[in-house]
Amino acid sequence: MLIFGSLLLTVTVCNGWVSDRFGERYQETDDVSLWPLPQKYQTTSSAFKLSASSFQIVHAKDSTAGPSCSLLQNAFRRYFKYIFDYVKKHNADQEKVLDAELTELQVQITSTDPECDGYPSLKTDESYQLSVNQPTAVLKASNVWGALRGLETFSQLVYEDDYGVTTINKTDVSDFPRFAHRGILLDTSRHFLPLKVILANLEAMAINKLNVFHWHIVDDPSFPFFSRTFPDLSQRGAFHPYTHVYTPADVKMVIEFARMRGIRVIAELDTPGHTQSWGKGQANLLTPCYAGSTPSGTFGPVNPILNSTYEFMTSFFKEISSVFPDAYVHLGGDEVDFSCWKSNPDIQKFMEQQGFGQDYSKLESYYIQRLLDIVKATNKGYMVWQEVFDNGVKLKADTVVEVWMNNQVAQELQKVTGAGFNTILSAPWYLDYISYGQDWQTYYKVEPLSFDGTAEQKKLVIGGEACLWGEFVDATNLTPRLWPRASAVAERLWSDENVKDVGSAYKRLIKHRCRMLRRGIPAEPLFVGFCPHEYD
Ligand code: CP6
Repeated sequence: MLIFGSLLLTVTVCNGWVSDRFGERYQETDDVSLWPLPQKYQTTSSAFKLSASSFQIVHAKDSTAGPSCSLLQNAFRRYFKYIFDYVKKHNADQEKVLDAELTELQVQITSTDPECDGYPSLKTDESYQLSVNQPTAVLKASNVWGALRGLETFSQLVYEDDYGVTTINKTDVSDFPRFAHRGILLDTSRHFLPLKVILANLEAMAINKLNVFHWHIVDDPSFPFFSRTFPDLSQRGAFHPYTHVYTPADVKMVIEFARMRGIRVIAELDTPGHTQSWGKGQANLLTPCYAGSTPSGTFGPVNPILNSTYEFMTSFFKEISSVFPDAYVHLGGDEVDFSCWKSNPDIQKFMEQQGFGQDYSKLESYYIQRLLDIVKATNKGYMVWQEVFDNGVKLKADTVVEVWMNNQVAQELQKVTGAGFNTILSAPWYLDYISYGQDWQTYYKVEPLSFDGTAEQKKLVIGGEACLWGEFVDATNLTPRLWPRASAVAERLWSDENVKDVGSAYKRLIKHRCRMLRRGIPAEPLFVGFCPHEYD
């Protein structure tokens, strides 16, 4: 193994630069383990030492951000720890370092507004340039969001050499994401996820350069979101009225922790289906189902024929729009079961009055249309599951349609983008499905733009999401089930479309998974093997 390594090193020395983007060679060098792979990357065998006692991450003199930018200060501290925390106590840190040493990483923000106190958005520029050279390295980005991505890359370039010395090679990186929306869906309704589990996974997302937390916060089984306007929703609808509830302070903490890592939090308040838990704390919100001519005592989707429903939604979404700062809220609209609506004589009468015939998807669209107008008035954009588009609902031009059904995906992408809408893909990335073997490879091989369409249509595919629905996961198994499987999706959505060699991805992903372990993320193994630091 060592011989193999030095052989490669020799080749590297001969050629000077090691090519990256389409080349194989650098991916086989034993030292480098970048994930996701940057767009452009050049490294050499020229190595510098770093030591915790002399190395610093600092604001460049001509940076538009300074020590008052708490987002960056916080990130400097975080990455300093990642770079040096796993340096063993007994290693060469105390030894006199005779070789070339890297003493500084200067972070230079170039835009007049560094966005220190802002939130990331769909339009955020996450690009950065990184140049590692002696005696200083320079990280350049137009705003803090690019700087965050560059800090992650810098930390991934640092490794321990064969003598345990903390080392980085002379390297140049120029990087930007292929897709703007790179998300993870977590479901806190099927099982309540403690705050620390959510935060740990936000941290793992940042390590993988993912930037959207799609928070499927409520659903049929439980309503853990505490609403100040309607406290009974969680009081009666949560699994437990205070241990299994996200308080306003909890939600704030999730949003701020995510912001510090350049991650958007998009809350999903799914209606009119998937709302059983809503009915416990809000009388008359759901449709009473009938058995013959009498109410059966069970309830169906949100009742679309009552004014009180829309009054409730107006107050509720007014609160949601002020709690969640992102420009988008996800309105769901998936999997509406019509059987209860069909059984209810009042609904039948309404269908007749409206001239909907027996087409209950028209009733669904009627509801969604009114809801969209309510949310539009809160000045938010919205995301919806694909059924809303499929049913012909009139959508705002900036709507994002999420394609989740795993049949005729290409055709659906063609239709949605053909109609001019932004779309994100989650159909191939349902990580709640598990099977024997290395399923990350299946996720890795997905090409989001492999559908018939014009260049303009392809531009409307703004990204994708890995979904981990919550039926079979809670705090005990969520994190290892998600990582490193979601890392495959992360690279697909960040790196160039030509980065698709599964063999070279495998080698890097093994190391990336060990890095996540070292950083406290219990990511599951890909296959047989071990991590160098697993017993530290
Ligand atoms: N919950 C909600 C779910 C699913 C959806 N919405 C789902 C459907 C099919 C599969 C996995 C998950 N559990 N609210 C669909 C978007 Cl295979």
